Amino acid sequence: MADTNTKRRTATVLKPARPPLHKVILLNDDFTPREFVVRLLKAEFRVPEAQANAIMLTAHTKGACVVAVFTKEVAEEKATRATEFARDHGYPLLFSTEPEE
Ligand code: TYC
Repeated sequence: MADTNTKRRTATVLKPARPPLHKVILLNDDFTPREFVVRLLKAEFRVPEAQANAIMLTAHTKGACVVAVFTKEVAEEKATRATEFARDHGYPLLFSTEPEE
């Protein structure tokens, strides 16, 4: 009877699961000045002027725009910080978060 070699020839390498990402979404409103939105995006999300302007314009015309994606905790922290920054300056600007599909 032939021997059956049951030894594993390949090692199973488990990659750590990537944490699910969450989007930070900028919402439009009728009161916050466009320049303030651009300034905030540059300061809080470190996006360059042209990108900040494009994000602001998309939110302004479509109602909302994805700013960036982060892990859940970071996305929530950034959205809260940015919303509070606007509130501290007297504007109702809102950032929300939602899981990325
Ligand atoms: N709609 C605002 C205005 O006309 C500008 C604005 C743009 C506000 C984007 C919020 O997410 C926003 N002054």
